[in-house]
Amino acid sequence: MKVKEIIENELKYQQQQLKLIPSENYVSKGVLNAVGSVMINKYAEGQAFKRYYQGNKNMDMLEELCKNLALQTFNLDPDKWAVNVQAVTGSVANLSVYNAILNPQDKILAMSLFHGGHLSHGWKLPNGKKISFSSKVFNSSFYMVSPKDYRFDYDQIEKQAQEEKPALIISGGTAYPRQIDFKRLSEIAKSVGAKYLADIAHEAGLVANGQYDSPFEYADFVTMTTRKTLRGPIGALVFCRKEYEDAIDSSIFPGLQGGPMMNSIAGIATALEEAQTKDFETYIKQVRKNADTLAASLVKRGFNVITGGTDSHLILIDITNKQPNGYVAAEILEAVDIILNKNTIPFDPGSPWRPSGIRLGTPSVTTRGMKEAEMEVIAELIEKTLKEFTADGDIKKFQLKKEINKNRHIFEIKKEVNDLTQKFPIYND
Ligand code: DSN
Repeated sequence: MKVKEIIENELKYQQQQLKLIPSENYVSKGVLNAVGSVMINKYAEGQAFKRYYQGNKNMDMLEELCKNLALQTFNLDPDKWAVNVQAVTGSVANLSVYNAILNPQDKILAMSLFHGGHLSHGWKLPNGKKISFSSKVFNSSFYMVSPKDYRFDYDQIEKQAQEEKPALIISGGTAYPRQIDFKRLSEIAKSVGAKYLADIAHEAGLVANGQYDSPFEYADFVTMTTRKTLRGPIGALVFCRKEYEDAIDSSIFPGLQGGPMMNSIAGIATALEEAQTKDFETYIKQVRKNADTLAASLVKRGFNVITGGTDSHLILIDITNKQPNGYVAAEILEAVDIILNKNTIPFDPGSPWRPSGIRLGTPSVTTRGMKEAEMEVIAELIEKTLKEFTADGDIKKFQLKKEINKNRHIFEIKKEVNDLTQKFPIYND
């Protein structure tokens, strides 16, 4: 098969599926064109107007524009805040903060991965196995949600911070569906002499439009990825208080990366231009409404939605009252073209490969134009699929596929999913 054919097949597949992965989206044609533009042909090592190679006048203009757009999107005063737009991913963005302000073995206190945190926040397994490079270099420990309501207990985090005396406190990650109290965390950080990094990779687009509280008033550093609710290409932004600007810039280049992906930066700048429009504001408000509707409809159908709902675009479900685990549930749903991901939940007795949960969200379906009525239909389709085929226990992938293929009703549900998605094209031309 040729590359062109694989890309064409992927477009068809994206069109027919109902994508509910909360960390993905569909970029605009403008972003696609920018990422596929001639900006890819240039090495631009260094910073805007301070490059190592000749011939960078347009790259300088672009990077400067992207930075200004980033500051404007989050209403930041350029005398107080700076931003670097070169980090290729969120993990590199986070490493750049550690590289700028920490020494090896310094202590980090972050959200546990099982409680919604991220690998790059120093993650290591409960048995001590150091999974992430950040845990090999730094001395990390983790805070958890309360077993009572699966929300953070900030008094408990404060106690932990006083015991651990970290140099850096981090919030955010991948799967905490509720509002994080940025103010309280910054106060805790200050009280123990730590810096505070708010990672809003998931919520960035919501924060840009006041649909999720902003950490900027409180944090020393704010990192985010650009491909999730911000609806840009893969990439990341590192915001810092002005005094850290040089440290962050040199931490990314030459500290962690070589030449930046200028075509990605063109795509990020395009997405940031779009994020400042009325259309985007309408979009992101709908993302929130859709998430509330979808969560409520799933609760009504007996799904164990962690914390009973969401304050953002993402929903986390303990699926063990419906299927043996999140892996099996996600595989069955994939058979009907409903695409979401298995996910660990707080206090999960399972593992990341066989977790108890699934995670879903509304950024992609909202980009396609779906609203509350479609969220009800989606909840019904998820319920119907998981009722139609229930695995007895954990089961190997090929065996599961064989079993699913025998069930003709599964194919009827898949047709319903495909009929729905056909009404909401990703790209109109
Ligand atoms: N892969 C991202 C997510 O799905 O949340 C985190 O890195």
